[in-house]
Amino acid sequence: MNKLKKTLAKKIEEWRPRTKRLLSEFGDVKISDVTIAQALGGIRGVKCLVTDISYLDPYEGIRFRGYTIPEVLELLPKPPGAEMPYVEGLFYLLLTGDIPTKNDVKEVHQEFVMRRNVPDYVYKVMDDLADHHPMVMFSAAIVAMEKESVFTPKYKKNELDKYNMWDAYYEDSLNLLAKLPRIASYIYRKKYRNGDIIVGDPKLDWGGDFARMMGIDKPYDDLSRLYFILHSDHESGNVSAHTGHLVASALSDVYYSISSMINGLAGPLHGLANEMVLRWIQGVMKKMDNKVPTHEEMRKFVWDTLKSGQVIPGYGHAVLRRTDPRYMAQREFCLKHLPNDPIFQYVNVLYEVAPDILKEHGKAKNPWPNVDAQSGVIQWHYGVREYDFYTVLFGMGRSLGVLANIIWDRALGYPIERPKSVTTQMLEDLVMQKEEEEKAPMTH
Ligand code: CMX
Repeated sequence: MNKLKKTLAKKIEEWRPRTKRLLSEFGDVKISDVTIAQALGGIRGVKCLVTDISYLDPYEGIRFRGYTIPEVLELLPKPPGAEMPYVEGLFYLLLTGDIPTKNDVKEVHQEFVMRRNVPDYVYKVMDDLADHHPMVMFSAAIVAMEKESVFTPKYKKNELDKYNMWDAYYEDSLNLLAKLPRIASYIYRKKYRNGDIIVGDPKLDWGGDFARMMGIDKPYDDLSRLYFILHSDHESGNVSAHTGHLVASALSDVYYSISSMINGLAGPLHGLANEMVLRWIQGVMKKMDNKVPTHEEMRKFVWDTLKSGQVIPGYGHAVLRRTDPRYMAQREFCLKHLPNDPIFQYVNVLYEVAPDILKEHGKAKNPWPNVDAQSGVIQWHYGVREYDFYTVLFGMGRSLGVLANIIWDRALGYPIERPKSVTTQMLEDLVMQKEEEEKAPMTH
């Protein structure tokens, strides 16, 4: 057994009594109430999911296993000469909660190398769907590999019990993760580079090999590492993470679950927002004839968008109430590597005016930029100009976090998820009953 799996097995054994005790001794302690506004408003703010992989504080932003983004970028081991850490190291951290040594990272890398070959039929699926959206190709390629699942046949043969299932999910997760750089870069090269495929190099790390197979020079390898790390996890209530967790709660294997996660990520209010940001900015550029707008000019574009009933893409968040630290990390990368990029100048002017306008507009609870406000511009700068592909990159990163969550879901024996619904009539009756109670004269 490799070090990652051994460490994980130990952590799981240590953790289980905590969950078990909470359930058996304190199961009826309340953690949240639900209002009608929450039930009709996307379950916003209802505390009903438990994960220890990451936690999103509204004012501080994400912490992965207790570490902020700057800490993660500083503490995780980096490939020789690289500015950004190994993605392999982040996966180790997400799974175990420990900062890995260089050796630990090397072992994860070797695991990925052993498992990275993509079956031929998956290439055929992607070829057949090459005129579809890249997220369709990505989702289909992943679900097509379901027959590779280690979990499903073992389950069918009754070889698994509730508490050893995580082992098969772990095997499936590593098998799937190892293949994602090949699958995603194949989609890109097939669709946008005339099928001119570049083979990978097993000596390279997950992010570095992806950059190589994309055919893009340095520092795109560092950008890829940064991008995948930043997008990996954002606790478990967002659409992609929650979908992955929900589907796996039915004991659908990771291929079904991650393909579903990808489908959730494809929406414009979620992963697709980075594409929408770039489209919006480039619309402004066109109208400005490529001249960087003054604050006054940019204000007009923002107001025009809001007045036409559209959202300002890349701004706002369901949980965050400040500038997303993932935005800041990418901004720092831009300031270092592409400070004079024309689109970056636009992104900056937008950052300087949009929050005040959104405050004045008075609708968005969070007027600050999120991760998507900055990510498209960097991809564009390094030549990935096919917007449709950006969400695939997000999906690669998000798979790291969702798979870590799913392995732990099985390890802790989380059951199938099944919230309860009510009807509109029931809500109306409840309200009426409450009104009558309030009107009724006090009897004591
Ligand atoms: N521009 C204009 N209006 C906005 C807005 C924005 N950027 N963000 C929120 N609002 C509006 C909402 O549309 C909503 O209006 P209605 O009451 O008319 O429906 C109102 O403000 C309240 O929304 P909220 O509670 O602040 O935000 P939600 O939790 O409902 O939605 C999000 C969050 C991200 C979907 C929303 O802010 C948005 O649409 N942003 C733009 C798209 C985007 O950047 N998405 C990426 C998010 C990060 C990710 O998941 O990848």
